[in-house]
Amino acid sequence: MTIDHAHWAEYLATAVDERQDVQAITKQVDELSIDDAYAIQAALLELQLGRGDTLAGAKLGLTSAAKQEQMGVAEPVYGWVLASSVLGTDGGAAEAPIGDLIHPRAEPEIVFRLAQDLAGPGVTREDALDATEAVLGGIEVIDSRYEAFSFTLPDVIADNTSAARVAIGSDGVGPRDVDLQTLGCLFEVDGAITGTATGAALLDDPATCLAMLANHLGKHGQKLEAGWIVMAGAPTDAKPLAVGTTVGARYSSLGSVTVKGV
Ligand code: 0L1
Ligand code: MG
Repeated sequence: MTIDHAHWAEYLATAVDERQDVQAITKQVDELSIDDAYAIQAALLELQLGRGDTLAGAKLGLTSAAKQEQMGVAEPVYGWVLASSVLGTDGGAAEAPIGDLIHPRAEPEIVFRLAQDLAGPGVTREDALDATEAVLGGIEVIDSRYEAFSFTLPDVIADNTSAARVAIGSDGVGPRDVDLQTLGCLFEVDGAITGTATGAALLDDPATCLAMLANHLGKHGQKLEAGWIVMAGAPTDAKPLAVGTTVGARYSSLGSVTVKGV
C-alpha cells in the first residue's frame, strides 16, 4: 500500500490547528514504515514552513532507557523545533496557554545551543561539543495529536515526536564547563518532586544524543545549523500540564526553568 505523505501531513496539521485529537495513522493503514513516517514528518514541516513559520532547531525523543522500554523500542526519534513553539521566558519562567493545545504534558530537557553547523555522517561526541555554544536547562511541552496520547513508533515520528512548546532557561554554561553525564535534574509538579535523573540517563551522554541527531540528518542530506537549539530528550517522565499547574525543572549547573499552564 502506498502511503500518501501529503495527505497524512494535512491530517496532522489540521489536528494541531483545530486542537483536536485524531486516530493514530497506523490504525488506518496496513503498514507505516519508519521511512514513510519521516516522510510524513517532512511534509508536515514543509506545510508549517510554507505558512511562514521558521525552524528554531531540532529534537530527540525516546533517548532514555525508561522511555524506550515504555514504548518497546531500541532507538530514539528525531523531530523539529519550530520558532512558533518557543515560549518566552522571564528569568526562566514561562507560561503556556493550554487552550492552544490538546492534552499537553511537560518534561525536562537538556538543551544545546549551537555556535556552528553540525553535519553528519561521522559526527562524534567531541565534534558535537566543539559545535556547541552553550548547554541550557529547559522544559518541553509535548502534545501528541493522537487520541489518548496513544501511538506506535511510526505514528509519533510522523507527528513530529509530539513537539508542541519549549521553554529554555537563561543560565547556560559552556559545553566543557559541565559534566554532562553527572548533570542532575529534578522535575516537580506544583512543588512535588516527580522525577530525578542525571544526564547519563540519555543514552549515557547527552552529547552522544546530539551527535546521533546530526548523523541521522546527514543521512537525509540535512544538517543542524549554527544558532539552533537542540533538545536531547527527556530524562524523566512527562507529566500532564493543565491550567493552573506549574512544572519546574531544577538542574545542578543550569539553574531552573518553570512553565505554568494558563
Ligand atoms: O520529546 C519526547 O521525548 C517525545 C517523544 C515521543 C513520545 C511521547 O510523546 O512521549
Ligand atoms: Mg522531549
